[in-house]
Amino acid sequence: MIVERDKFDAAEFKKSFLNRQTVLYSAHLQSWPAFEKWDVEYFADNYSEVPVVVKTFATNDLKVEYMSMSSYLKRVAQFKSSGVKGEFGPYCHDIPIFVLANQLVEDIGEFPCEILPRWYGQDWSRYVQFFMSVKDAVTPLHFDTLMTSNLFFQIKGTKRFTIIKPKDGKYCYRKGWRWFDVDPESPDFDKHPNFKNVTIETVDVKAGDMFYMPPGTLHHVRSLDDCISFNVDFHTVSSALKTFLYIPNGMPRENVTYNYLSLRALLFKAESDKLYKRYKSYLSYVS
Ligand SMILES: O=C(O)CCC(=O)C(=O)O
Ligand SMILES: [Fe+2]
Repeated sequence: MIVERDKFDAAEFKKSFLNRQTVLYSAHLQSWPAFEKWDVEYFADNYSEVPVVVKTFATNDLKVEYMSMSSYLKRVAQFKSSGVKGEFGPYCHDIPIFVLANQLVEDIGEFPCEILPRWYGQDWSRYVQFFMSVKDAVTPLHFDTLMTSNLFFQIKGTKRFTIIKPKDGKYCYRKGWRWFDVDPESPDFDKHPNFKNVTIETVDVKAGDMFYMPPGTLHHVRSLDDCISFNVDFHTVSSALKTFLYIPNGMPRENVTYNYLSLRALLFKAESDKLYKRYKSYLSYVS
């Protein structure tokens, strides 16, 4: 069950939801300047040189390209006039936007750093991954690669999350480490009969909402509008420790390194700057 709250309560979050429970905080971000300011024109006018990663999730294939924000926005305009379905649209996916364009932090209001472990909370903006998508864009079913918690911020448009608990992942036809073959929006039960055992939930995350998913949660995400969002993937000591149990299940080597670095940084404050230098390539890591 997805819990919904109108008010954010950090103590309740830490006690009852962290590492455990999916929760939607409605309208929590509406006072942020970004809520009014961020749109395609704003990025085109002010951040055209920012380097972005563009993913195209064609059937059974992930294409990754590197270009500037302005080339990406041109690509979006061309795509929209092509009449091709948004599902296969160019998706600016997972970029460390505040590292690339530090001034954008000024558009963020009060940030809930207090619910993040200190390693992440003290300098939260450097852990952010940013997304800009066209209506109908889809991120197929997956879990987040490091098995981190995901705190998700929806700035523009609405995204429909289809959520599956980690324990049901075994019925979703995993391919590789973190992607799954099933389309949870229209499952093909001839091809994927075990998917009948799965409980799915959907939640529409609207502009101004904050959303939390515990580690290992499977999610499929559809943009119902043109969207802008970002997230922070973070570990606690317990979620980082747990990941070592998944080494025999095909967790990639790089993930083992990033999880080890996270664990050390969570435990040993004095090493945190040195560790961040090694960790930061995770933020441009495509998996
Ligand atoms: O918003 C999306 O399309 C994907 C989001 C996602 O997978 C994430 O935040 O981990
Ligand atoms: Fe994800």
